[in-house]
Amino acid sequence: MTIEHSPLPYPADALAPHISERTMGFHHGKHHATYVANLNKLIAGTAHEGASLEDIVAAADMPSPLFNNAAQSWNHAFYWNSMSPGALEAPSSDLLAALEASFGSLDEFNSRFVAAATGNFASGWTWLVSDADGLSIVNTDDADTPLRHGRRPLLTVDVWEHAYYLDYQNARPAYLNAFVEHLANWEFASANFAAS
Ligand code: MN3
Repeated sequence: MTIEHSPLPYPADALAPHISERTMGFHHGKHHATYVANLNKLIAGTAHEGASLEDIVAAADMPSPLFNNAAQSWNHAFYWNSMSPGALEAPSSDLLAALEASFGSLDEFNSRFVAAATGNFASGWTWLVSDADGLSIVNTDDADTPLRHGRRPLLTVDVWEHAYYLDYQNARPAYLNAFVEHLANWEFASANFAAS
């Protein structure tokens, strides 16, 4: 059994003009596909063959090619679901209450999320996570993922340059503002929060 390259949950042009079809073609069709293809080569004939992607992410040595390709496969599938075309859905009342408890307001969360992601010096990811202390914003480097740190991801944005360079060049904050204003999938984040 091989790990599947998860399809986009919307057409490749659905996030335009905020993220172009061209970016999605490279990012989903090339970058994400390559992580999954490399992962399948690495697990072939090993004890990981047949394991779920989550189990491989949990078990792989860090850092290692196995961890990097497994975590990037998982992180990207989570990222596609962290965005939604069309109107921004609101957080559920439960998630909104938690956001207000941790950040004061949704607007304050949005500005802190953009600031954290703008300041993420690595090629990495910025996450809204839930743990025993409530909600927080965390940055991870390279392929690292909150799954390996006992935290439940609710929402993520990819801040590797390949996520935005074709559309925004070096203007990472413009990409991040588009993410929080037009793309963030609060329905997905709310479902993740409800399951936490
Ligand atoms: Mn990426």
